[in-house]
Amino acid sequence: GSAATDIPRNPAFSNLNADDISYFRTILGERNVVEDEDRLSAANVDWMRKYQGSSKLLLLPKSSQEVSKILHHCNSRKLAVVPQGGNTGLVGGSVPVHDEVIINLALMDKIVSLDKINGILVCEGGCILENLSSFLENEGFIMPLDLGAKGSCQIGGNISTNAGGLRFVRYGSLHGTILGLEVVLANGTILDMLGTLRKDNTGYDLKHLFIGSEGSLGIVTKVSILTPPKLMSMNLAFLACKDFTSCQKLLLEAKRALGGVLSAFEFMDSHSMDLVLSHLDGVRSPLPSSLYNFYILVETTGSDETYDKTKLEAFLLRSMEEGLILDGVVAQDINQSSSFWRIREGISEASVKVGAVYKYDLSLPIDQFYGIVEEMRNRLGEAAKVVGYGHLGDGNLHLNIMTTRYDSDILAQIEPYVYEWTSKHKGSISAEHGLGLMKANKIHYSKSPETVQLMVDIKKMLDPNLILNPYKVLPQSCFN
Ligand code: FAD
Ligand code: 2HG
Ligand code: ZN
Repeated sequence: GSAATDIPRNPAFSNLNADDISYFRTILGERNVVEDEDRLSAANVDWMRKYQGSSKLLLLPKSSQEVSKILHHCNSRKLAVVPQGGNTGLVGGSVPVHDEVIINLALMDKIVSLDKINGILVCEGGCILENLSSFLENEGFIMPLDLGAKGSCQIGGNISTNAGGLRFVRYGSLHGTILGLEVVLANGTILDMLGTLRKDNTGYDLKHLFIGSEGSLGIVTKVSILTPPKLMSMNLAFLACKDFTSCQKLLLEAKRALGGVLSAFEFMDSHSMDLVLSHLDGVRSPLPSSLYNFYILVETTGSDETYDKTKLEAFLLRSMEEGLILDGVVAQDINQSSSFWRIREGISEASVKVGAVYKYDLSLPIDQFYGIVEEMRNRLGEAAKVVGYGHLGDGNLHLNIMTTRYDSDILAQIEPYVYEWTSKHKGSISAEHGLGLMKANKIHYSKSPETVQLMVDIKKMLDPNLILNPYKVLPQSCFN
């Protein structure tokens, strides 16, 4: 560990006792009240092995009623809890800071219904994203979001982080595709907002409060989501560009030329590519990797194979002629396209193999997008590997800085510099991963004091004992 927190435990919280455990056993059954050390040690540490808590209890409810009983009890006993999904979050939000009780919806993984005409899926919050994708694909639909962590992340976790991912450029935010939610509040109230309508302007649209609230306002137990039809014609090109300006121009050209069929526009620098090639087995570059500075993945998804291919080819040809693309290859089959995606989706996995990683997830105006990567590389010199990649189509940069181990001197060279730079350029210090523990104290770089105060007021109203995911999202000082 490394990013050890010095936040003191909130003394208002109780300590778990034998009566609590036996109550949980009565409502959940023996097996779903987990005290086993191995399972707890896995649940106490995050995906990067950077944030570590010391919880003694993991609860696995099977229904919203069980979640309600757990929270009702925890609230009346002032026991703090941390909702955990697939534990793939990248900001330390999904693991306890101290001894919070971990609640995981892994057993709530049922599909409730699918409206096969409108593509409206209703499911429980513990469904794994990839399982939902496979289910839908058989029915002729797809999930509107896709990300590298699909094999473990849960839809409840995706909603709670308002995950973006690889299809955002086409299908937009979960704020648009989530039609309804069922949420259990801190006091155990089951809030039924599980609408399945496209349009419903009856009062405040409260579900939006829970999308991206990182488990601090309630536990997402059921979800209603609008899923697009599965279109049969998909193409994927892996391209090389000489400089960042060309990448930028290529994005504009792709939007103009490909219009409605553009379904992903992902970006990585040669340092990201080298990182993946040197740390992941069996990954090869489709192009002579060391020759180029930047790589772009352009995906199209449409309904007419000939038309879509012609469009893509014309776009590629023109971009080559204009010098925006130096080299490129179009995947010839599904295996080749998975191998292209593996490179882009494998960057996170490769980043944690170096030793220690500092991750920044920034929204930036496109003309400023790559500047911070170069500045950090100059600033840190030989002391660290600095890679830049991300969802260029959405203005979302992932800046990853790697060293062999966590070091406070390195951290002091990165922060607050990165946050100040982002704020100065009117960006966001969290484009898609959330604030979690890592950035709870940094919210002011992206939000005004009045906005933060309203968030604090809402938190206090919905969770007056502050039991839900304490120490995360908002600065602790706001509650003292
Ligand atoms: P967890 O990590 O378990 O939890 C995340 C947060 O949500 C925590 O604050 C937790 O308390 C809360 N939470 C979890 N479940 C619930 C629930 N049911 N109710 C209330 N609160 C809950 N993110 C992106 O946006 N785009 C990407 O492209 C992307 N790619 C990734 C690739 C990899 C390899 C990895 C490891 C992560 C990636 N992420 C990405 C990070 C991202 O936040 C998650 O992968 C995902 O959305 C988290 O889901 P999870 O179930 O793992 O949630
Ligand atoms: C991605 O786009 C994810 O690959 C993860 O959001 C980014 O690990 C990261 O920093
Ligand atoms: Zn991302």
